[in-house]
Amino acid sequence: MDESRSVLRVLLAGLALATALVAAALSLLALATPAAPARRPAAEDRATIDLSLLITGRGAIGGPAQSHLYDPQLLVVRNGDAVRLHVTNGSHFRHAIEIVGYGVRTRPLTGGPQAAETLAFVARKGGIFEYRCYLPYDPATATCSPDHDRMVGHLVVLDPGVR
Ligand SMILES: [Cu+2]
Repeated sequence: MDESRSVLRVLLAGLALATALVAAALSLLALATPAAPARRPAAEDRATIDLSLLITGRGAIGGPAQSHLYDPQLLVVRNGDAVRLHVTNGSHFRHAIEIVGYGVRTRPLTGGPQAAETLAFVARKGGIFEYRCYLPYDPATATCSPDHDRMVGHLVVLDPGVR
């Protein structure tokens, strides 16, 4: 009787070991399988996106009057989209904008008489990109403002297929 129990134990241990080995092999197989390659933007994924952005001297809702912000602070397009970004400087100081990592920037936009410029580019890189004012604060020339470092926003470029 005891002998048959030991045989059963050995068989069960062997079965458990075999199951563990199969599970480990399957895990390794899953890890070794390459991820699906990023899909290239298809024609139906592309669109021309018109966006307007205001450099405001009034700040966001509820913000202090001296705030200078990009309004909006978040832009979303898809990889492959043709983007037209209309930038208007509505503040009393000279500002500009550049999208870091995208090589896109306006000329310095004079304050007061609402200078504007349209940036046109094709979003060809997915990810999140900061936009900011590239003109350092200089009160002598009415360029930018003390809150220069807070003049930031983000462009989100979604990968194709994301809706
Ligand atoms: Cu500025």
